[in-house]
Amino acid sequence: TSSKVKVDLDPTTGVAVMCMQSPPVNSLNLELLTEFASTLEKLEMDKGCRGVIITSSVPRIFSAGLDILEMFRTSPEHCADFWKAVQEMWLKLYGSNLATIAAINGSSPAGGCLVSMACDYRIMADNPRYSIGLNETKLGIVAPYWFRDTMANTVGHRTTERALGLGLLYSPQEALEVGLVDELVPEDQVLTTATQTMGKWLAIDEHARQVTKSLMRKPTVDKLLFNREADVQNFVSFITQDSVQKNLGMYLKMLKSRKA
Ligand code: CO8
Repeated sequence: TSSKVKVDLDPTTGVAVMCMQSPPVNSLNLELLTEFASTLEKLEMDKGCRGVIITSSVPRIFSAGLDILEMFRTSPEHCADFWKAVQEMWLKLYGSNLATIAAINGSSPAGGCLVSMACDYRIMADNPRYSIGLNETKLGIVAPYWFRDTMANTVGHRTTERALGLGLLYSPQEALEVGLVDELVPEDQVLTTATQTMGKWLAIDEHARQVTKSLMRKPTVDKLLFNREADVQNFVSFITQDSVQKNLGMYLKMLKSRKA
């Protein structure tokens, strides 16, 4: 087992719980992303594993999204490596043959929302203090097309257009209403509900479920798979612009001042 992702595979059910444990906010840095992808790959190849539940061990936070410090004042080379790791994580999760459920036990902005949306099913804690959404425009950055595709595949074009345009972070209730999450449960029941729901997914014929999932998702996965390098170059040239760096700096400052 690794340090930032704890894995617990139940051999009797074939269900693994992948728990992000990178305090204070589970921000997706290079290390966490790499561990996330390699952990998932191992489970994917493990004949004893059929489903994965993704959750967080950090109280009140599922994941704060991509680690802004990985793209603020870092070298173009570092930005490229970082972005490849983001791609890899998403390709593995969105394209996974395993049944995947997000047990969203806290706030889940931007990259955290992407991880959730990449799963087959989303269960969120009904705490109104939590929020979820792709808020990139609020940081003065642009969610890439495959973030958009993932959201559009989840909630439809119009809801995505409005959500991305305004950088909306939804309360759990609002997220349920637009279909961004599938179910709300009391905080202490998120994981048990995820385990029960996993039973329904695993009761379906394995081959039929996997082929159906691939039918739904493969075109979206292939779009990035065949353009990975161009997507990396796009990201690097965008994120290293002075104006974008300035926006990131202001956002980080805002996060700090909000705290004081
Ligand atoms: N990256 C780096 N540091 C972060 C991040 C982050 N995403 N989120 C929080 N932190 C830091 C804070 O600055 C703070 O640092 P310090 O202790 O040094 O002051 C520390 O983590 C703790 O954070 P908070 O005090 O804010 O903790 P709270 O419990 O009050 O709040 C939240 C937790 C709700 C998660 C809050 O921290 C928050 O809203 N964070 C920002 C979330 C966000 O907007 N993330 C967007 C990241 S961008 C992304 O994921 C997609 C980018 C796509 C790129 C496209 C470009 C082309």
